[in-house]
Amino acid sequence: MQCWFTENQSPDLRISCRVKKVLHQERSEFQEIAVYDTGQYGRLLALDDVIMTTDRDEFVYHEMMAHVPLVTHPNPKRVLVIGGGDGGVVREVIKHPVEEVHLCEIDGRVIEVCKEYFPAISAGYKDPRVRIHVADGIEFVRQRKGQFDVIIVDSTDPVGPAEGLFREEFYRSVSKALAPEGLFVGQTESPFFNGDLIKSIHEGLNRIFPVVRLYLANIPTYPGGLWSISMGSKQADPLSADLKRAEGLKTRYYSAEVHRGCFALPLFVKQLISPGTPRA
Ligand code: SPD
Repeated sequence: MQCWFTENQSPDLRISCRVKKVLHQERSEFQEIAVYDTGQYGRLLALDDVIMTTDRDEFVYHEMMAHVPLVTHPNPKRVLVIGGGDGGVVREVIKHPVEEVHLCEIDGRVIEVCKEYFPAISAGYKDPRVRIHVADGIEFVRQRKGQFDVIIVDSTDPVGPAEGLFREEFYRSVSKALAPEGLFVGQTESPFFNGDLIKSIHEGLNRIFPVVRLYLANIPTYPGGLWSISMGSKQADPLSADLKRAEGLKTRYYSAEVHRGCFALPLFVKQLISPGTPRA
């Protein structure tokens, strides 16, 4: 009998893939954690039945979450990753000459499961610059002032424990936790299915940060494929970043060319964040 993993992407849409083997299933204090060996995507990590990452396309998301902010900041030394317990963003961050990378993940079981089933994604945990905090990211950020050059919010969707990571109040704490030249990025969901959320996040970010940008990446296993990442920066603008540092990185998706191109937004996305944009 064939076995399928199905993600309910919206009340009217499901995406499925064939499962060759269920490798792991458990209920942690926070969520249902599952790892499947799939026919199409290699290993797949699901939290509460939502796809977080897969062997096949993880590099797109993790590279874009890490390298766009780290190349934009003129000299990033102290980096904080909130969420991201699989370790994929950390693995990309340590490709830069940073001094410290702090990972704050609320669910320690995600870290342990990923170390066991996704060794290539979680490989960065072995780097001596990485410090792991199993804690609530909202509280963690609230207690830090002016400490980080770059903060990366690699959250789950805005339901359950991650809901607060999409609120203006949280972005204000992020701004306070950043050094004077600091900047942050957060994953901000699908422009097709979460337009209202993206719009309200950007209204909030514009009230907090002098530079606010949105960029896109293609992630086949996320709803709609087209995924948004938002940036709030105190000074540096990704559109005028020195892209020489992008050239030496060992990546598969991100490049200087992609850095420039990912800020070119389709009209319907531009209209979400700049309501005055004229229609074609
Ligand atoms: N719809 C799923 C969005 C999940 C974003 N975070 C994934 C974590 C990968 N490191």
